[in-house]
Amino acid sequence: MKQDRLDQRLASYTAWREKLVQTIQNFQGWLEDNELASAEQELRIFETIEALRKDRLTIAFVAEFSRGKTELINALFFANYGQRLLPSEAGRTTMCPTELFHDPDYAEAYIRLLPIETRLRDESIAELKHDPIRWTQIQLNVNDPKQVSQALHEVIKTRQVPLAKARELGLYDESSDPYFRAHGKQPEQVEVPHWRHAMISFPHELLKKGLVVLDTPGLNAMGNEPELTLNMLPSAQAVMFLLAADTGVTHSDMEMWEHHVRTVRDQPDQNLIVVMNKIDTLWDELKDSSSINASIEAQRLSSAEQLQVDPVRVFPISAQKGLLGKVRDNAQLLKKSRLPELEKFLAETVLPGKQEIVRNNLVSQIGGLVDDNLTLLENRKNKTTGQLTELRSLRGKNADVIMHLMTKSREEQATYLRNVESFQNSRRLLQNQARNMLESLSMDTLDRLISKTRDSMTNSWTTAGLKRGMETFFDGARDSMEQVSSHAEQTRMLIRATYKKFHEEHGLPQITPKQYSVARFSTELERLYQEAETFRRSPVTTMTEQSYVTKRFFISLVSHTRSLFFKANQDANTWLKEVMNPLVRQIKEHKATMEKRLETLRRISESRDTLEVRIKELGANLRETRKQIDTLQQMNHTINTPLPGTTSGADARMEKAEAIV
Ligand SMILES: Nc1nc2c(ncn2[C@@H]2O[C@H](COP(=O)(O)OP(=O)(O)OP(=O)(O)O)[C@@H](O)[C@H]2O)c(=O)[nH]1
Ligand SMILES: [Mg+2]
Repeated sequence: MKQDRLDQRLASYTAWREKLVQTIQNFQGWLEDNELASAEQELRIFETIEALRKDRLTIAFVAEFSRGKTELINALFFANYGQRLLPSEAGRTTMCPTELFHDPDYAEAYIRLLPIETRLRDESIAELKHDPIRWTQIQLNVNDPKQVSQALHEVIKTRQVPLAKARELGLYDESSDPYFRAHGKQPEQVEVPHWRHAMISFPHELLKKGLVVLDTPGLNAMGNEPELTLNMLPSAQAVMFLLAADTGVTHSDMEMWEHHVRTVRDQPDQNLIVVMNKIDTLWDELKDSSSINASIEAQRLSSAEQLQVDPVRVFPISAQKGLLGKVRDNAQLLKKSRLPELEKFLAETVLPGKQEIVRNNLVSQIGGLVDDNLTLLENRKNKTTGQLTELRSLRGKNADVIMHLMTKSREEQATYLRNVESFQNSRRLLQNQARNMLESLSMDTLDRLISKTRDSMTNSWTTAGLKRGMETFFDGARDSMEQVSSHAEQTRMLIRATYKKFHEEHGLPQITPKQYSVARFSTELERLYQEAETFRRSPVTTMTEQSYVTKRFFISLVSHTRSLFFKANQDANTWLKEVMNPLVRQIKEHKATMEKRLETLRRISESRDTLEVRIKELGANLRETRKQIDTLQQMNHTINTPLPGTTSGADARMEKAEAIV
């Protein structure tokens, strides 16, 4: 069956992304042709292109077991296979978080599975993803649905291990073990998942266009793998939380919602979607359709109220009937399943939201560069026009006038050179300032804090220990961020003063230097802190004092904070390298213009023929500069144009303004 509107939207999204890549590459070519690109700028452009190419739309599915997550994934994305691609069965099925995507670097389809024993290692899953030897790989033969389906069954494999082993892996907890409750003793063997994480690369159209689907197991498994709540869900573009219409909001649904979903995506624009699945269980053949609809509506409203979400965010559907409707090409059944309404939301809200984010990023990364170059060109245009006027006015003037102009130019040049010297001093000052700032952000500083925290927690992997550890950790990390922020402020003032001086004293165009702010890193740190607090207070951890989970949580937390610091550090470095560039370029250009002017005046004083030659030359330069301004303005237009069907460009401009402040 043909894919629907989400597919079309994704296709135009991909086309739009490719057009942007093309425009940025043209800009890169333009910079090269004009020998204007600095090494940092080239790197930034390269990184922006890579990020655009690798851009993905991740949709995560979260719920207690058996709510129909996997069935919904099959129905939304893989109905065209005419069968269930991912195994979905009654009872607990999906045993480990499973990511479905398309890996363009690897020709064949595959599943990579991370053995459960890796839970004993200190690396996070994100880190292990860079370490292929830890994963077991199975090739998928896409032309053989049976082989694919069998291979995908690996994901749900479990095995029996001795109790001690299960404890060591942090996968046994007496208080939630039904066997213990029934028999009053611990079992000898415990069933555990065979794999810890699965990555499936599959050449499916939607996946090829950059869709990533994250299927997750139920509550227990969520609690077992803090990295899911801490890293994977927050970075998804949308999270679908599933309920089942036949059970309503149960106690464990609520627990999952409170501890793993709501805190992660608290803001209204975070694309948190509640799916009330299995509405077919309410289809009672003895009732007419309006009373069935009324009971579905009542369920929808009461679920919304229990979860405290806007009812428009709750979608009643039947994944199973939706899948069946698609497979059998039964439009009536499909409509009745209400799956198309959810698809419409994905296509019309989630995806355009993603486009907006990508575009805002792009505007803040590349927009400034294009603007800088436009300013430079505009300034060149004005200078050339001024020179032309000056030279034209010299036609028929005597030598005295020219000598007078030369003397004036020399004086201007001398003042200017003195100022350039003082600029070099400011630069040295700036370097010292920058060193202090980077020192507070250094990985060494953070690693010292991490080992201090680890020491304070060793032998005390309890929630009380975690509380102490977290206090040390977050106090230290916040402290560092504050220091960075105050250094950044001082650096900013120094830079502004330098820019201002050249603008006021030498008429260089007014440029607002790009600014650096740690605000978004501090916000993210705060989010992690809140996340850690929720975790610490969650009943699972306080009741069982599971040292394993606490330790794992700590590992994820540290790994996430490390990458946060790394990113902040990288950004600060790039900023410091780039921030003076526009001014340096203006200074160079100004210097060259002055020299050229003096040289021209000298030549004219020697031979009047030079005057007309030079006037012609400047005229040609002016035309070339105008042409280049046109080219850059067109590029700027492509980057800044809002997409059809999304909010206006105002948001992007706001974001850009924020990036500058
Ligand atoms: N009646 C009905 N049953 C459904 C629907 N969606 C899923 N199911 C059934 O519910 C059971 C569980 O579905 P799954 O898709 O495996 O649920 P899950 O949320 O992935 O569960 P775990 O993988 O165990 O976490 C299966 O037997 C499905 O056939 C639906 O819309 N209506
Ligand atoms: Mg499942």
